[in-house]
Amino acid sequence: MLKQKSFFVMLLVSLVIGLSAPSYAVQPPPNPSELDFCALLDSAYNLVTTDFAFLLELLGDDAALLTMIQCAVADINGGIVDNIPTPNGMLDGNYELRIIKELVQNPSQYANLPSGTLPGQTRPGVNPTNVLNAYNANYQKLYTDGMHVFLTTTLPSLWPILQGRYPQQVPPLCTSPNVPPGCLDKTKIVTLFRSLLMVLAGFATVGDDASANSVATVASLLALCDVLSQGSCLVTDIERNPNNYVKLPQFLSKEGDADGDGYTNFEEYEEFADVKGPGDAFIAAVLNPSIYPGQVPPSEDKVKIYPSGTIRVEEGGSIDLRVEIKDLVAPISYRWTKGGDDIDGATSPRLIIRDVTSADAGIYQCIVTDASKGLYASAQVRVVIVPEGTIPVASGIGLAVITALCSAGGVMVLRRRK
Ligand SMILES: [Ca+2]
Ligand SMILES: [Ca+2]
Ligand SMILES: [Ca+2]
Repeated sequence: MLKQKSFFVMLLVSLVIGLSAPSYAVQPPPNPSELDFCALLDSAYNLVTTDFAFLLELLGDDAALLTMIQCAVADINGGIVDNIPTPNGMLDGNYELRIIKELVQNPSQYANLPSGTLPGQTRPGVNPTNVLNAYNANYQKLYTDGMHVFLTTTLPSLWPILQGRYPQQVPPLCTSPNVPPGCLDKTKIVTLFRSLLMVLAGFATVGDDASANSVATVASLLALCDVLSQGSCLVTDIERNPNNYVKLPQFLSKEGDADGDGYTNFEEYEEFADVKGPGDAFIAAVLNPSIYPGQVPPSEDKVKIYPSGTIRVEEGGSIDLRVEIKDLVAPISYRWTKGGDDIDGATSPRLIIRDVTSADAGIYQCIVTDASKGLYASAQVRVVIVPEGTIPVASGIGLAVITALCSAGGVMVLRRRK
């Protein structure tokens, strides 16, 4: 009986909407400044535990999901077990999704990551513009114009039916600003669902299969189809197919490498996460290829490397690096690393590698241990190997300059004699 009534009301509402609003504007993507996923999760959690507390009762087992969205504990993209998203071991709000937040809010700061040539990079890193575009596309798949109409018009118009069905749980709906106690402010429906959909679009962009499956499941749950329509879905345009999202797993997933330093985001998380903090140390590492796990932070005042910065060496030529130490207690031991790995037998203050090939290109660093067992590292030096004959030979340049000067001098001498 209720089902038939719902269907009738739905039909009527669709008809009215169809007549009065023949076309809907495409919903604009959020402003990047809104994409603070930790704040979005907490805002949704607060609404769910206050104004929308009735959802917890109505949804039964599925409500477990809504209690898992607090920023401090939220980790819901590890795949689906018993219809509930499970953890993947990396907190979402201040860590996994914060990578997206940093990239879309500070694109110019990270614009060089795709170059693949920054100190510490072994491959190209993520492109902030691609992340913004992918995120916006995914958000617009989830928050469609149909979804907007559902939240602002259809759902409020069906509210009396919902309330009639669950009079003990569901409060009446009121329009702000005059919302009496015990009445739900209509605008909070949009606030809650929009926050959740912004988070979901983030999971979709992270892009590993587990995340995508979680998104699909949660998107279905968000529709509240079964609750409202007794099994026949009201919202037909929520995107449930994981393959339809724009995914960037090689950069943004747990096993991705956002900054191209050869360490996965999860490896950097395990080393740098301060799970009680806002994740600043993790973000500083995961989007910076010269900060990576297992690294000794450079103490350039104590260990100075020559030459520094980026050096170019011809194939067949030599790499020649040395360090000078200051204020360290003897005995001192030295080891040299390339790409973070120790170079066999390189234990003196000077590193010479002769007859180099392209395989010798990379990031070199000297790690020094002193009597106090203190570990000190030089700055990193990037060695670029170029084909033979690319670099002008210094003596050749010198000879050319001297020849030019001599001939000019000779001309002057000749002129004076005239
Ligand atoms: Ca996670
Ligand atoms: Ca990395
Ligand atoms: Ca890093």
